[in-house]
Amino acid sequence: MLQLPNIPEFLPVVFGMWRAGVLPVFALPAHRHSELRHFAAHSEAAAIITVGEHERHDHAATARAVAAEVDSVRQVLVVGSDEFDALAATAPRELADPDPEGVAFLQLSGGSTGLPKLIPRTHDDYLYSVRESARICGLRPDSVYLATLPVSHNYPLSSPGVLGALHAGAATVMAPRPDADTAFRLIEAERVTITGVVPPLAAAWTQAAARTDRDLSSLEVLLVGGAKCGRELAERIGPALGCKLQQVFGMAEGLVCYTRLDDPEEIVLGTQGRPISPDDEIRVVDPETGADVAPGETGALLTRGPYTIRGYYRADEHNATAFTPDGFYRTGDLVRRAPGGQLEVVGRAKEQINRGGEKVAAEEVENHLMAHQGVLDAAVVAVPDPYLGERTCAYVVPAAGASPTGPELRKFVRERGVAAFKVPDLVEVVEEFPVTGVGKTSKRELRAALAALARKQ
Ligand code: AMP
Ligand code: DBH
Repeated sequence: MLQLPNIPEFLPVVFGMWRAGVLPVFALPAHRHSELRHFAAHSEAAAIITVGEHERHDHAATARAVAAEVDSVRQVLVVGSDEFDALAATAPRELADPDPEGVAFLQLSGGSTGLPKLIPRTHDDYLYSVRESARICGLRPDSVYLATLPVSHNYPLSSPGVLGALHAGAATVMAPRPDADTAFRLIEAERVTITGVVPPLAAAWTQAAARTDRDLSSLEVLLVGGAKCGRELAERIGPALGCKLQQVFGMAEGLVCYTRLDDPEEIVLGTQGRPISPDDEIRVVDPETGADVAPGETGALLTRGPYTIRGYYRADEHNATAFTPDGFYRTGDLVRRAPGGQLEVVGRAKEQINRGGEKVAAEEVENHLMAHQGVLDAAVVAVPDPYLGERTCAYVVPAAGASPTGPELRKFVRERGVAAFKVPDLVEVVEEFPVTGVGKTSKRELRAALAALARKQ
């Protein structure tokens, strides 16, 4: 299992593992003890490769704590340690070629149920996605790609990402942080031509561009994805940053869609693009009946194709519902398809909050809250947010005699060792769920009713 921020060593480590037939599990720098323990246990990781202190967190200490709890983990290797340097200095040795059809690594899913799922991607399926992404994003040997988001994530790894840049023979610049000051400094200094961000960052950069002294003229393409880029933001990006907008709608499970660099403005501003491959099969279905909706109508997106998984790693039960019997992945996204095949993401059917591109599974956070002695029940829903698009709001019913407070519960969740983006932004402690007629409704219906209520407030 790998937990590395945007540092150059990421690439030699990952390629070394691929060459040796060792599967990386791509944890994010934001993940903490509880997520790392789950990934390590579920994948039966043999080692954890991490860094020491980074952004005020001691990753090495967390990794050692996880290693002490998970039997399979025999080693913690810290980039920059003597042990790491000694390994890096080992003489090269001949290795058998990896099987192109074999699993190359386990990517993480944002998840919608209790714990995040692991996604097995093969060398050839991923290379196909990377190669076509590099082509569709116009990467050339003289391109300079800025990795703005954490490179372990599927988007900056492969859409077109650092791997797309390598494939095209382009240069990669690793941004330690995604803020406008850091990114603009690097764009100017390294003559960056292309990068990818999430909508809240695109909005922040667009504002910052109006008052920067930095020369951003090298920037040709800004990819925006991970969450819906609204029309108004989409319109501001080109004029503010002096580059082309390219929308990307992707998922670590496979399917990636891009607006094309030569698409008409209406498509670029108003859709999330069309699939990479002519062999990507797209179905837009009625979420209730499963029947295909009429062309142009909204429905749930199902997909099957050459680089989309047919099942999560060791998750038979979940796979039975996450995929159709004939192998289509149920993305949980609600989309509308334009006549040219472009998809517009209009909503979501999955129990997930998209916090500016960071995915939060409602059930995972509810489980953390319900571990608190003073909590009888919890329901986590999305509330609209002008900056992030959505934030998390936890409705909490106290146990008899208990009176937990919002700050106390937020602290409790944080101290259970979860990524900061999963700590509920808002906590509403309520005597009972403030939804009439809740009675015997499922958690799913309850969440929907609470989300509707939160939107009105
Ligand atoms: P994951 O499965 O965790 O890799 O997250 C992929 C999900 O992110 C998709 O299924 C969508 O819900 C969301 N997503 C990614 N890109 C976009 C986009 N451009 N617009 C709207 N949602 C997006
Ligand atoms: O959100 C995502 O997971 C995502 C967004 C854009 C992704 O996996 C991708 C492109 O490849």
